[in-house]
Amino acid sequence: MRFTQAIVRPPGANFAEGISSATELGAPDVALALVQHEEYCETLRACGLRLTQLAVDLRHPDGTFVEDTAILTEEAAIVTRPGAQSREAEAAATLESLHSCFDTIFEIKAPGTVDGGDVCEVDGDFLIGLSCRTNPEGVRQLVALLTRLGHKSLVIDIRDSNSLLHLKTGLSYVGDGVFVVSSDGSFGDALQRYAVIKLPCAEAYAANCVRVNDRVLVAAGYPQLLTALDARGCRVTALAMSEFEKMDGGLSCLSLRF
Ligand code: CIR
Repeated sequence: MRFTQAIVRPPGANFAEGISSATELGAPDVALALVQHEEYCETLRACGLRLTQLAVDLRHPDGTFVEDTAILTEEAAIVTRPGAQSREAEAAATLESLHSCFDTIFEIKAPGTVDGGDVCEVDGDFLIGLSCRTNPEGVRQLVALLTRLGHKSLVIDIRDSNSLLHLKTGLSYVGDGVFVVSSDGSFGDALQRYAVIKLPCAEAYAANCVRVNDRVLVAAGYPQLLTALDARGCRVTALAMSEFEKMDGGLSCLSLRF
């Protein structure tokens, strides 16, 4: 799918108060996070996207990770109900901003929970991670909605993969039949039909990358991924992500693309 727009939200002054399992990396530097976020936005613009910037909301320190609040398809938007209690209300602002862009909007209802980070689109089909954030009822609702919209879904249970917060923490589809995966994840035979770039443990964080039109955006500092993508002729842009990594966030989490 060719993207023309994206929704983003800069990190707020209390970004460091969000949820993190990566405490060994230290607290994020908010000023640097803002610089990295602006470079990310600039890159999306260079890919041809028009950006809508949501206002910072200090009630939601994780609010910069907008991807978790919706799943966008060509036909409709599905606004999620994020699985972490502190993030539940984040979806309201996304819903509001989507009204002007989508005629059809569905919502995941309680007790279902879905984080967009668990949803990976693959040429119009969807891989859905059943995770610590996306629960069985959320998966059931999401699959039903996607089926109604004409999309196939495949559910992958990652609840035993402790190092994966979301499905896309460990796997990304970069288009043209190619996945990037971290060695931390086990995805059964879901990727059987595809070419797979498997990253070494030292590059696990780089498994969250994102194809935006003609480019693949990757986190800076992961040479093996760069070499593998280069060898496939991908046009790669590497972006500094250190401050978002400290809060368990990756490249895909920072925008909703459509
Ligand atoms: C959280 O734990 O919810 C945030 N600190 C990080 C969310 C990252 N989102 C994503 O991978 N899609």
